[in-house]
Amino acid sequence: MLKDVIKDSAGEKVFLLGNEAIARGAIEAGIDVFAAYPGTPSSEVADTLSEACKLLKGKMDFYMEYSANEKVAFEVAVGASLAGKRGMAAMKHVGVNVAADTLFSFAYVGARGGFVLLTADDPFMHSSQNEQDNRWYGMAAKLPVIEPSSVQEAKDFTKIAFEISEKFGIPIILRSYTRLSHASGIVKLGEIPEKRLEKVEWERHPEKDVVLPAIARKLKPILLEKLEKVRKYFEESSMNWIEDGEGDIGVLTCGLSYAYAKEAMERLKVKLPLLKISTPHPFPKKIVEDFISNLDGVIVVEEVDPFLEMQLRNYDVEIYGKMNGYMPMNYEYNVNVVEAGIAKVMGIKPSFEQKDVSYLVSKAPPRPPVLCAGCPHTASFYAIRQVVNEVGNTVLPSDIGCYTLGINKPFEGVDITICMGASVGVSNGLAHVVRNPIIATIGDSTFIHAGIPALINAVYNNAKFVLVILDNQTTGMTGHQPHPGTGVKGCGEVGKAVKIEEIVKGCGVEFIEVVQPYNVNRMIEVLKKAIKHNGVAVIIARQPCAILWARERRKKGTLVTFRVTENCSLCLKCLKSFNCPAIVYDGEKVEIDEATCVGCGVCAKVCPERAIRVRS
Ligand SMILES: Cc1ncc(C[n+]2csc(CCOP(=O)(O)OP(=O)(O)O)c2C)c(N)n1
Ligand code: SF4
Ligand code: SF4
Repeated sequence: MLKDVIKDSAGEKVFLLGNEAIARGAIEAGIDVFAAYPGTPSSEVADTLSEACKLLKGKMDFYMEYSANEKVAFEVAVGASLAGKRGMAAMKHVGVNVAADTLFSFAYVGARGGFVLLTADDPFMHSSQNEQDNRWYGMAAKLPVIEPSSVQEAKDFTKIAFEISEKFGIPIILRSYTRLSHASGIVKLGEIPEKRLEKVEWERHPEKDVVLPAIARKLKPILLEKLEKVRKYFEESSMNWIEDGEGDIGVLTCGLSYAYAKEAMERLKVKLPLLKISTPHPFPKKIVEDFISNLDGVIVVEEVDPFLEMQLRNYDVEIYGKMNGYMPMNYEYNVNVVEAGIAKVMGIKPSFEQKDVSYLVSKAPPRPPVLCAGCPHTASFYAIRQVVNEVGNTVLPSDIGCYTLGINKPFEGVDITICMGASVGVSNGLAHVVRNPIIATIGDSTFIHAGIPALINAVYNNAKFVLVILDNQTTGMTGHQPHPGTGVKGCGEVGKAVKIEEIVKGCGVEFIEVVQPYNVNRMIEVLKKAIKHNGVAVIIARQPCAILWARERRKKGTLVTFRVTENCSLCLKCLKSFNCPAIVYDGEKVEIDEATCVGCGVCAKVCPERAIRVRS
């Protein structure tokens, strides 16, 4: 809990979420600048530091911001580091793809103040479009990677990461993942340093900081030297350790797989020698060589890719891992998965009945997600569907956010979703090769994150399509974080709200309409006009997220709800074409659940009998 994250009582044990522990680690490290773009499973690190920076003001001052996207967040932290301050950027795994251009070059420049990149990976894709193992970024960019396996380590490693970064002058990657970021555990607190955030005099170092080819050529061997020094440090570090066991087959493991491997061995009643690696890159060769010196084989237990396994292949030892089918290549692990793998290698029976492989994946009953009652996106997709029904086959590229749920019936308003901002980029390409109209949808946060360059491209290249910016004035999907369009800053102060219509105008778009999506008839009318426009047409569908809107009106006592009157003819149009989750049909009558309805009134506009009225 937040109060524990900011508790100034070193030595006390508190219960923290993994992401809160990372935030606490940054506080104990005396962080100066923190920047993030939200994304599950990383978001709570930023959300916690957003609250903490207000509460710690005057004691441990630091600057925190939600940036426009991950590349910007990364660069904000780079700025801090180059000025000798401690900077951290946090993002979900795919966010690192967005920041990667800066990451690779900054590796050459190196850190001055400690620089930590937190990547929160998402094995099993609980809330992501892909399953990406960001340890590869360490190898590709030649940067150290550390990976905690408990909530305590999440805090401790965050603090240590700053120290390692400063000691070797190198940015460092801290890898978390869903089951750590969202797990809770006991954490022994360290001290919160007392500090002001004082501005410093800039010291220029163009011979290191300007990556002109001639300079970069000199920086590369320096980076490799630093990495070698980090390897030696990791080889002696207490972050990696060997646990004694019996037999000539050992287990090499990393991250949460460490806990799974321990429990799996307990269940199997075997105690194999184990090497826990917390520093997957650079590979701590010496401790690995010590470990395998008395072994014939090593079972490698890690998520998601065979990252350590591939590095172990340089040694003359039998390997049992993902690449030869002992461990699965897909999805996240659990104790059963690891137990099955170890049992297979050892030729023993697992403690559970292995009927099929379905145990490998989550057993949670599937719950199809739906847009909330009164969600303005529902109204927008209703309007889009009405227009599509009239004009015929239309291409519907969309993007990532709550509105991706517009894919569901009855709207079927999403044909393509790739990654943030791709709706606009892909529409650019489609516009030159398909004969059908194109109506693309993108959220406000996503538009600011990655939609703007593609919109400029569309104007410049005369691409003809309609772009509906679903402006609910928040980053809804990841927990309602502010963005530049909202005018609220990370530490709570008021910022300057950047107006989306002005951005769109600045991009050169000539057709711009701002519509309130609850006014579905107007929305339909504007969409029809936009389709006819000979160029890129932007409609900004502006209405606050229903959750925030209802919360506000509940507070003020102005929230009204709707009900179905006796005029209902049971045509079921409200259900079939609109499908708000507050509308229920028990086979005999249609009703509106008063507790769920937020009073957007769109169903009343959809009902042909005018049978839906305000509840009095
Ligand atoms: C590169 C990247 N960063 C972050 C995310 C996590 N994420 C998914 S959708 C989204 C933004 C959603 O906000 P918005 O576009 O305003 O739509 P809303 O959910 O409010 O409808 C974010 C941050 C992601 N999928 N990819
Ligand atoms: S959180 Fe807001 S934007 Fe997301 S589905 Fe719910 S109402 Fe819509
Ligand atoms: S007014 Fe109708 S559409 Fe809006 S939330 Fe209530 S039931 Fe749903």
